[in-house]
Amino acid sequence: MTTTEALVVELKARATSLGFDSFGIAPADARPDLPDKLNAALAAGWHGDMDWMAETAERRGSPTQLWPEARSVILLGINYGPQSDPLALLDEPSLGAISVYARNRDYHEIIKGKLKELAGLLARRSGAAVKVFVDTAPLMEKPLAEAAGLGWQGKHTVLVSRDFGSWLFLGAILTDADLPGDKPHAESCGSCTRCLDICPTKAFPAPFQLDARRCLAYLSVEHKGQIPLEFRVPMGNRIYGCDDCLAVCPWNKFASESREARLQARADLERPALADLVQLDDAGFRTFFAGSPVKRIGLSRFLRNVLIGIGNSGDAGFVPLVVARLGDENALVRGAAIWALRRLDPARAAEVSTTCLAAETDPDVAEEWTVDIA
Ligand code: B12
Repeated sequence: MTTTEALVVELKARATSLGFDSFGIAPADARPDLPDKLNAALAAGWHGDMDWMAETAERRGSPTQLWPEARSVILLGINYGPQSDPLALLDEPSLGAISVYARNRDYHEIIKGKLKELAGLLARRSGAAVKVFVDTAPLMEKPLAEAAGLGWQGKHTVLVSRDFGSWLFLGAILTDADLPGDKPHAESCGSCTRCLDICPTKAFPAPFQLDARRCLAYLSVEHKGQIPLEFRVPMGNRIYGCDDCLAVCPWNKFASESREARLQARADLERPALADLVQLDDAGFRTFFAGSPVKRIGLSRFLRNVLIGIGNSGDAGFVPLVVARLGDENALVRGAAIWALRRLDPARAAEVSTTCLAAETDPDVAEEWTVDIA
């Protein structure tokens, strides 16, 4: 065994002991196709108002543009497969569905520490320079993970693993060390189209392509404005992210079997009541979501989502709670409250609209009282 091979064996073993479920290596220039694909996606406008994707496009498309000395990229995955079917929650309209990845502690934090430890080992043993990435840096983790043999990008664009299905968080270490690359994984979706068919907002213009502007994961988390009307009913009670395309992936059956209790979901984030969530104030929101990725969207965007969920509940018992939000200082919250009230109790909405309209200063919010919501 060469010194480099022995180092890789040691890194793999350390990755496993740190709690990583998948490990693979690719040459940093393994995917020369990415700049064109990324540019095609950006030119189509699929990134919506995630301006940072366009701003960093040059570096994002290629690890060697990001860091010219980079020779290899180590890709790591952590299985976060849920214990129960996340789609079952969609049939309980009084509850809010928080996507599985956000029911754990913020995965950025979990992975980053582990990546740093592993990168530290590589640096100590080889003297190589290392950089650690999880999610926030301009690096295309899914196609690189495919190149490193962790799995393949499925028709929903998410990396699918033979062992863990669609439930794998990814992280990466870039290094200037020349490490032996693993065999890229072949695409293995076959004729299955379950992920495309289930999408409530038809966000896939074609297999392997996602228009984020139509994706509920984008609309509920990244999108800063009001939820466009056409997506509010399909949003149902999904108040943070969306797991539909992941949850129907047939490869998941191996995930639940192989899952160890590493990423434990917080029990109170598994079935939160919309009635409780809509009453949160800023301090309550921060406390309840401390350590969770949900905290990052802030109270107003969160209440926007919760009120859309309430508007979809069909339960007029929510009306007093919705009315209490009509005077909210935030326009997003007021707008979503109007929509919810008009859905749940049109008569009450008509009754209060004149007074509310007289006090309304935001034209978009004012329009919520009259726009056709049928
Ligand atoms: C931006 C982003 C989003 C955006 C955009 C999603 C997307 N498809 O990229 C939004 C907010 C919608 C999102 C949603 C989610 N995300 Co996200 N997201 C990212 C982020 C930060 C960047 C991804 C990126 O570069 N996208 C740019 C697009 C263009 O890249 P792409 O999807 O690989 O695009 C391919 C195709 O479009 C294709 N293509 C492009 N043009 C064309 C043209 C033709 C003709 C063809 C054939 C193909 C083609 O080639 C591209 C390259 O392979 C990554 C972290 C990272 N740094 O990589 C996490 C990441 C992808 N997200 C992740 C997760 C978990 C999610 C959600 C499941 C969260 C949730 N439950 O709500 C959803 C899944 C929705 C979905 N079906 O993708 C994980 C995925 C893990 C995995 N196993 O793959 C990542 C890797 C974070 C992590 N570190 O674990 N996400």
